[in-house]
Amino acid sequence: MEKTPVLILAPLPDFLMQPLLAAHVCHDYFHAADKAALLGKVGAEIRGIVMAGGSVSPVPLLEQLPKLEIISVFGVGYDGVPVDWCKAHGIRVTNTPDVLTEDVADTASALVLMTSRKLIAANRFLHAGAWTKGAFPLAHALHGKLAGIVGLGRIGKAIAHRLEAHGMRIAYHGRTKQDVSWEYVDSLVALAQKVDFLIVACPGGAATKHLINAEVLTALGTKGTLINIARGSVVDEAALITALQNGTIRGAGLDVFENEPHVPEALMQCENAVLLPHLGSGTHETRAEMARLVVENLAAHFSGTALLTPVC
Ligand code: 8YV
Repeated sequence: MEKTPVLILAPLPDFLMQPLLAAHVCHDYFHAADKAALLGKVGAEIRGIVMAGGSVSPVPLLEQLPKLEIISVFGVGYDGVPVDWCKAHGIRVTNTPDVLTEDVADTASALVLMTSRKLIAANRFLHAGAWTKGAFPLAHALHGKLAGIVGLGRIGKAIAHRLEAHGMRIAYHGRTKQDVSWEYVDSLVALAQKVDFLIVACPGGAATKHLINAEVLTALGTKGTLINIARGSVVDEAALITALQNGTIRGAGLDVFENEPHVPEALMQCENAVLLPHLGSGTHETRAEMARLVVENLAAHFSGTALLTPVC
């Protein structure tokens, strides 16, 4: 079968690039020094795009790809894809849901543990040889505390189950009340007021941009810790830095940031923040499954069979 030309919009791991190269002619837009020249040369031929969860495929770029048929996202979040535009232009979009749910939920519960029990600071304390000079300060318990999940999708539910295993109570906020036993709170500010941990697990994109703003952080207050494993765009990072600096909230555990991989120096200086380099789905097992879905969705599309995980 003839190899189909595809455009690569993100840095991709070798275990994904190898099968892509076997089936497609891959044009590396992400690393191209002269992106306009690359588009001028191959844009008219491109039939597929491969991108990552945190990357973007803006309309002005897509408009230069008249033969584009499919965008395959190496990630569950497709907030970087103009889905309505794709629908209107008959371009299919796929992502990699489900296979990463458990890892991302593990990361969220790890952030809850790391922030409440101050495990990162404790590790630094021991490595610095401080234990022989005195005990590490006491931290806060999880059991009996209330966690508020913002966005009770597949990942939000998996987080809730893990936190219940730690003896925590669960409440949630989202667009709709769901058929679950956990308490639904229809106002985000009201949820923030109640909870000890506010855990962001909703999709990114325009609809949720800066959902967690200064008002929500003030409502969360000194008893509260913000956890974000979703998208940096959901949190007003400047407001969060101010809240951490002023002690308006107790702390934060973040796996995602507004302008990755750049994290503001002021945030890095916050001792009450645990910061991870967007590793929620970053295990060998899960990334291999994600890569398989990317490759198989493209193969399904170009062979005329049903997509495994269609967005549209
Ligand atoms: C990945 C993600 O880090 O699934 C997502 O939406 O953001 C992450 O799982 C990313 O897509 C891989 O680069």
